[in-house]
Amino acid sequence: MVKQTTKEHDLIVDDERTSNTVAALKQGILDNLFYVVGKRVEVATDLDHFTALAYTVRDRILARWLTTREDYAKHNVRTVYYLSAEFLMGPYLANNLLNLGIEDVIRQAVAELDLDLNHLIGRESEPGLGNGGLGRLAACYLDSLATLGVPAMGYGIRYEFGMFHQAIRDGWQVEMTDYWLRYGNPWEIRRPQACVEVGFGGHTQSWADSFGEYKVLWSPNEIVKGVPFDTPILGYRSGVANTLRLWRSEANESFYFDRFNSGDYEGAVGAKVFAENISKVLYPNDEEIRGKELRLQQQYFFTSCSLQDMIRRHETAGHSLENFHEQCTVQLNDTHPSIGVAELMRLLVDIHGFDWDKAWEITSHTFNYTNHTLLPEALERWPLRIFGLLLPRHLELIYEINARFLTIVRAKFPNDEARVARMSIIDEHGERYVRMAYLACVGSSHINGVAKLHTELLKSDVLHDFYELWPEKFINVTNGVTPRRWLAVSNPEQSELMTSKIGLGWIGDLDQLSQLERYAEDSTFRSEWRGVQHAVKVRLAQYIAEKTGVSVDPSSMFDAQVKRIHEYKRQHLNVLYILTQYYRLKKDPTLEISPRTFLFGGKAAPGYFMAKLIIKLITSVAEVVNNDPEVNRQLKVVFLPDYNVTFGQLVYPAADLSEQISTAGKEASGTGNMKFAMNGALTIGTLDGANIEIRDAVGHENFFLFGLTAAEVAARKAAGYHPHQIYESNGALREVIDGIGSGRFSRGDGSLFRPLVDSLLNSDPYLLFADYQSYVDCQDRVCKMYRDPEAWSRMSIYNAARMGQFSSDRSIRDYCKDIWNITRFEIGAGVPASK
Ligand code: GPW
Repeated sequence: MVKQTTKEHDLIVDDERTSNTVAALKQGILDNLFYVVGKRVEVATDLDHFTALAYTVRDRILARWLTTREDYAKHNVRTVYYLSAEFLMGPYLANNLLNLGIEDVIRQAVAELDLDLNHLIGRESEPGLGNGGLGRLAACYLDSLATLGVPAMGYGIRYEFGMFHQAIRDGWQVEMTDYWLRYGNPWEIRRPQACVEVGFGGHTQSWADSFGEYKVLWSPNEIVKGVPFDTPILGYRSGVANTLRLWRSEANESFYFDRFNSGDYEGAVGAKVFAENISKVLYPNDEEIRGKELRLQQQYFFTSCSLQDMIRRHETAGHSLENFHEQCTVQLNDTHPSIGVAELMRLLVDIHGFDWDKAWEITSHTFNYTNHTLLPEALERWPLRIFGLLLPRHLELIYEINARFLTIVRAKFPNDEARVARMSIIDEHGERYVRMAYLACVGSSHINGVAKLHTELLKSDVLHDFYELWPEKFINVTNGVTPRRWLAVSNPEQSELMTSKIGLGWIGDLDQLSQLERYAEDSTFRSEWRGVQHAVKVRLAQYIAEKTGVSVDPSSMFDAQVKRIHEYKRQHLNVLYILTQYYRLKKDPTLEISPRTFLFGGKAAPGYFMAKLIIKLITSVAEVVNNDPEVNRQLKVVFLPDYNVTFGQLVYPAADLSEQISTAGKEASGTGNMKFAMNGALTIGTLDGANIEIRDAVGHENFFLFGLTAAEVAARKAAGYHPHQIYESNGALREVIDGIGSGRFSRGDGSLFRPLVDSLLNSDPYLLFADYQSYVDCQDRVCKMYRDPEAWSRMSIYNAARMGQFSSDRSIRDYCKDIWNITRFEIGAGVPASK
């Protein structure tokens, strides 16, 4: 964490018990150890001390948390509800200390108890309630919302089992369950009074009431209870604490006892199992849908809980439901909560008695939809069969929404039934499906992509018909990441150096990093910069030695690719380059290249065979390369097991080179690319996602660009792409592919990597071969540049200094201005009000 002089006014004293003097903090830790953890100091473990400390910090958050609520109530501003099936929050302690501004005093209090703060920070295990980029983005956005003082709440699922832990056995990924609640969770508070009920299945009946109005009654055959668990989300020095509210599914006692009492023992037990299963486990498939019923249950469960909760809060605050959309705006984080469009219609029409048109006006002005992918396999659609059994009333509502929508399409595009079929929320080609992205588009005021290129591709391609119908709905908001966690907390060394030159302002206003630009030309500063980077690399090297037993040289170039394992992200293209270097060195052991350590980290979806095979390929190549004395002084390959947020906080600061090498047009934005560049890594990348904007910001001369553009990728495919021809004509590539195929890296087993090699030779859907030579040439430029430390650190400083616009604070300001129509920031003290 960044060191800072603690000024008196930084320490908001809530009362005597929770004041921030060293004495009060020590007493707090001891009290919590005794009264909450139930241990005496003499027998307390590290974990006990961590827990006592966490409660001591939480005690200092509570007053702010309650005050924030009251303050929001005073100002008549809209509340943002961020609905997301995933929140990848990472550990809280260090971040909360930074945001409260009490790190120094806590460090001292802890030291006086003979404990070490960094060690205790390291004891916190992270809640892995997300898969990757999408879930982590939600976490960064909560941080910025609180920092800016935007009234906001995150809503999601309190999975009992988060993302699996990954072990590597015999080079393969092995999954282990993540029971993250084993030792309790000191940050959350259960709120049983705010429970809601959610129905599933059953049937509907309709009739005309005494005024001749059409009415529908849905009688579900299962009713589940949603119990909220709240976690405070602090803003950076803003005095604000917003809420992350996660729902746990539990059996509804009366429903369960009714069955029990009527002698239906099995039915009662079944109902309990059904209920508790819903929030049991996070689906570990990133960017791939599997059409599983339980997943739809999860989506409907948390969306319904959240909407009912919003309505209750809205009414409790004394507002009329007619104004719901004026007080509340709901952001749909991808299509996972898009069933909310039908659910809000149900709540308004069936439960609160609104007529259709008024209900639709409210609904369509409440929702906004963020799309995070162009991959066809990730676009959610539910078989009508499954959908109708689970949510019969919602299916009727969707039919009605669709019928009215298609009337609009026909009015604007007469005599174009092909277009009507293309745009229908119900896909009728073959088996019938509900297209969730289309439901989200129809029910939302704004639709946004997450980087400029991505938004353009949405408009020209995936959602082209919707763009032609409603061009004004489309808008881009480029992703951002929080500089608190991803710089101040994770890279204290670089943070301190930057702060010593430009002050602390950058933490709450990342544009201030531009003041570092002039130091790029200062050789003393450059050498300090290198000193800091080296220290950070030593830290990672120690950790790698402990975790994997591999020793890596901190003065070699750290080249990192950490992200989910996916063919489109092309970890295997990176491997092709490693092997190209391997063969070059084998042929000429005197070859002078910059020594490099290739770091990989990331999880593969358990059912994604190719991704798992890519992990096996990386570990197999590592085994050969690391043990070959002819090459292992210049090349090292490490697969870092169980990559997660905590691990990321170690890796981003330590990298020299950031690999962002997806096939152009496939990565919607990427956010790791931003974390690396902020920490001074140079990027080797394609013109994909936010890479394009990063390159424009840091300067084309400070970015290693290679590969086809998205347009060229499309053209190559349209013209008929033949990877085999490239293989035939490129000797170095052929040598590498033949080596993998022959078993040279799999102890002679020529069949192991056959599926991978065959896929590349026969179809190469992600165009590795087309980009191979360009990538290798670019890597050779990287190698050369790294041998000039002065030039390299100049580029590194320019990268860090020019990343201001990739703060999630900027993204949230964009959402406020262009989507949520929030122009006033009433209580985000100390933050520039509008930029
Ligand atoms: F498919 N992303 C992700 F769009 O991490 F839903 N998981 C997902 O399931 C999806 C997207 C989904 C990522 C994108 O791949 C990445 O490019 C982007 O930066 C990130 O979402 C945040 O927008």
